[in-house]
Amino acid sequence: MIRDQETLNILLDAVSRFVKDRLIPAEEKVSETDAIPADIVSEMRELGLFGLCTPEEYGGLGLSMEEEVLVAFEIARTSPVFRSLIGTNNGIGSQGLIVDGTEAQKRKYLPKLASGELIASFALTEPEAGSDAASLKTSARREGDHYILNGTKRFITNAPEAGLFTVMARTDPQSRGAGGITAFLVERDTPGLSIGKSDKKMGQKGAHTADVIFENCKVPAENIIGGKEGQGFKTAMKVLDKGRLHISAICTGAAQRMLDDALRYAVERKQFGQPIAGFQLIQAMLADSRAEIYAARSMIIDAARRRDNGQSMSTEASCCKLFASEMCGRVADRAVQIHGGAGYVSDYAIERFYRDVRLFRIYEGTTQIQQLVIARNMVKELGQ
Ligand code: COS
Repeated sequence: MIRDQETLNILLDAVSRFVKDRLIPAEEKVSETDAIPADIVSEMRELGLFGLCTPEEYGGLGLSMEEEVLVAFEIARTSPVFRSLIGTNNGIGSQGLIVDGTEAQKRKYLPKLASGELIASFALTEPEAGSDAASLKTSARREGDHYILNGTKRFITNAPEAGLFTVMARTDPQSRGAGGITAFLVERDTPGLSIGKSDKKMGQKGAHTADVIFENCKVPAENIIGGKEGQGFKTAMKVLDKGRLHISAICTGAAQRMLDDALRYAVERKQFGQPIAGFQLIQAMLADSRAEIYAARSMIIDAARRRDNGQSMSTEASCCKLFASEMCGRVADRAVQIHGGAGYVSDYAIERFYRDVRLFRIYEGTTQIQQLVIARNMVKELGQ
């Protein structure tokens, strides 16, 4: 749903100009230094990028899902590292609070998340609980009006920067599955919370992930999201439904950028006496990429509209994540191929993008988990 086309166009233009003028020229430096310069972070704040999805009453832009994916298509035309910094505040870091938080919790944290003053992280994954998220072991034992958290969370995006964590922990030790899990809001300076050293990743240098460790970490009971035990897994799944759609849009924007670069290269590069864009085998790669990007864009907008209309979209979000992330991988591969030897060296952005986008097929649910969600829902729907 687009609430006001004119206002949205102004935002899309501003984001697209920011990407072109400020972010693309900084990509290489960010990758080399493993950090986003402070002046760029300030500009991201001024543009409102940390609060795209925060409801307006809490200081954000309150974008609908359709508006959000349109912005995501634009912002992904540069290194995914920039998106990663604003991604948790707009997505997995804040959504638990937005969908299931109490009014007091929202009032306390959302305005700071919307302004970017506070960075949020989502702590679900553990060393022994990745795809099987419901098997997580981090425990939360009640002690008076507090809970004592113990355990380790792994690969947590923006953990080194975060001031607030949404932490899924087991409050019912008798239950091994989803029902015993509760979601907590845990502030960074809570005694007993520490951050491990940043992971050395294949790509996305400048975006940081790390372990988050809880050792007798004492969290007030009022920090349970929504105030009720045992709801945390469902909160996490709702967060991921939306997150998967957002990531799908990011995959599609990144694929578009790689295709733009490959097309430009194919038009400039001459072999056998003519630009390689004139050769049908190159054209096939360009055309397949264009068609697949169009398909991903169309399905993402359709799924976003479903969410805006209040319809269920868990299956559609997984279809989008499955298709768009795999499509992005294919486009990355073809774009390297079109660049030839030049695609394998770091003189061109495609070498970095090829590594950066590999993560899309893994995080917020692997391709195989999306297949599982889609097929399970199909079987469930048949039974209804
Ligand atoms: N929205 C709301 N509730 C949901 C839901 C959704 N999208 N998906 C599942 N639930 C509910 C179920 O209805 C069920 O509730 P009841 O017990 O009341 O029926 C509960 O959550 C447990 O669901 P389920 O039985 O399907 O859980 P499983 O353990 O079988 O696993 C998968 C579910 C595999 C889909 C889940 O663990 C998953 O998504 N894994 C991947 C995790 C991931 O994406 N990690 C990425 C890192 S986090 S960025």
